[in-house]
Amino acid sequence: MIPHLKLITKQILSPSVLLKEDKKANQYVIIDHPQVNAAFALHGGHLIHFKVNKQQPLIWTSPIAIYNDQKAIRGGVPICWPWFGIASSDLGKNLPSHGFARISKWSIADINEQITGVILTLILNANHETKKIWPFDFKLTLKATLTDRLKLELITENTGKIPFTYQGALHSYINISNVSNIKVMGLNQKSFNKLTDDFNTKKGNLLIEQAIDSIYEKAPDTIILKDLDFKRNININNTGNNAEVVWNPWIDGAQECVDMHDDGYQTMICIESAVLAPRGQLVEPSSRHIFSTKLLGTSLT
Ligand code: TA6
Repeated sequence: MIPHLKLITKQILSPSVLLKEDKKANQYVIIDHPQVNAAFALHGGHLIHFKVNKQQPLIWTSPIAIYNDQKAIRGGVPICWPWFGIASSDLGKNLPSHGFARISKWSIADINEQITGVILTLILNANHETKKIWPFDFKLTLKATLTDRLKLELITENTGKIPFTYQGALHSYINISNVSNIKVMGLNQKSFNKLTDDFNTKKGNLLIEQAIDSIYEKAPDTIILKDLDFKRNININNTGNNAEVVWNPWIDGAQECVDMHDDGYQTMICIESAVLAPRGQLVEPSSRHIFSTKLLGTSLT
């Protein structure tokens, strides 16, 4: 799956699910099921591979991604939480971009293997380290349903006594044949272009012909990514979110990333299910909020 990691098996968790470790003792859950192959790094609770049997991988991960316990992995589905982008200045200085969930160590809560695939549940609880930078009690759960489709649900529970507001994203890097062969249909017409600081209202399909970093108001219905060379549509359904973020760094952006080849931008596009400012999401004590993304590849022939 990720050959250069040279993983060693530590434990059989269920018939198709192994716990493996790399030479730096970072742990991975590897799923090799007749219907689906997938891999998660427990660092970040980060999906780094997803492929349905007889299909192209649905998720892109950089072949030169850096795997250590400090940095977010380039590609897959980073979990941005409890903020998105740069942290608000009230929280402090030098805080990690896109929150701390993607650079924290998660634990396995449950594995449910079935004929159709595997449901894996990972958790991250508030702890001494998280409290230093975000003073709230929480339980964050990622429920990953890995079948002929990929469904990721992120459940934020407030386990403390004071309300909090969070932002987040399931920052999916989708694997495409080439950025010039795709179009994205079904996004909301209203968006904010972070590269030019402009609000836009635009009808029609999105073609990627230059760098894009845009926040779309939540799509009214299914988003469809049509990939002509892979001869597939990817249907994307998001729930509980208030926005979708579309990102492709193009060549200049890829060159700035140490963990991405210069031409890496050609075979990925991020279409993210996100909960963003200005509202974010308020979670009262003893309450929870869920947002999700579901990706289903269907053949065009
Ligand atoms: O989701 C888009 C974005 O926030 C971009 O602004 C871009 O920087 C990207 O995420 C990647 O961020 P990262 O911190 O993972 O390098």
